[in-house]
Amino acid sequence: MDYKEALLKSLDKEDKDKSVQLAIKGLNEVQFTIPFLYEEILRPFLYSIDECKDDDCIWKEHVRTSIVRTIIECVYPHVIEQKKEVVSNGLKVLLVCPEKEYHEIGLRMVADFFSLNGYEAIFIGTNTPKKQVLYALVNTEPDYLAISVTDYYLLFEAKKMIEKIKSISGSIKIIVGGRAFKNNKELIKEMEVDIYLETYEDIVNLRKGDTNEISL
Ligand code: B12
Repeated sequence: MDYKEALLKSLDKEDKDKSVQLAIKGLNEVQFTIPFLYEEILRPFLYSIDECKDDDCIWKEHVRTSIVRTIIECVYPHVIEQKKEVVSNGLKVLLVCPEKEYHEIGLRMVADFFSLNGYEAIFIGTNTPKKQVLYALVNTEPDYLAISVTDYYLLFEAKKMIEKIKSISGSIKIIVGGRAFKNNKELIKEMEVDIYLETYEDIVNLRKGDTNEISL
């Protein structure tokens, strides 16, 4: 059986139970890895919701998002198992979306990507006020703050958040990613961003000096 095809088909039919079972079975039988499941199956499935142009199908966006979220949380025991095989690098990353940004699934995937590479990942997620991010920074003292923006119109919120953080802590490295930053290198340079990453592979390479690190 081609697990990727089978899973994409059941996702397309919005068959939640079968999709969850196939995702778990695919991982158990090493038919695919977590990064493959996220980047090659779940992400394209969510991107395909783009075809919904009118207001009358937003409910479908919610249904599909909910199926994907269930899969991500159901496969977390695999992340736990794989973390045991990985040597911790002693680095901590805090993951947030700025205020008004409700798209968080990409960042949730990225949290697992960091975990699989020996980082301690603290996922805060959606719609986080600047003040709360500052409290979290003080409490957790991370090495990196990873910010995700999907909606282009919310880039200014990320900019404000970064300015606030940099004015208080110069040492923390700011990583940005997400749809809004894609093909937007000039804008990234205008922000006080340290690193721009897109993929699982970028995260694997982050400590190898082989990244999209921005020289300011
Ligand atoms: C699911 C979804 C929603 C869900 C979000 C649920 C959730 N809890 O996340 C809900 C229903 C809440 C929603 C709401 C809205 N949405 Co919406 N949504 C989507 C949809 C269908 C998929 C987004 C998604 O999850 N993609 C899958 C993930 C896995 O991909 P990703 O985010 O790119 O992440 C990957 C990489 O980019 C990277 N990455 C992401 N973040 C980071 C961060 C770091 C640090 C790193 C290293 C990497 C990284 O890693 C991930 C894994 O590969 C898109 C369609 C599309 N084509 O994108 C529209 C879309 C993003 N939404 C859109 C809009 C307009 C809205 C709404 C305003 C209106 C509406 N349609 O309901 C509202 C309000 C949004 C708000 N204020 O934030 C627009 C945005 C357009 C724009 N202005 O930029 C899109 C593009 C739809 C469209 N074509 O119009 N949405």
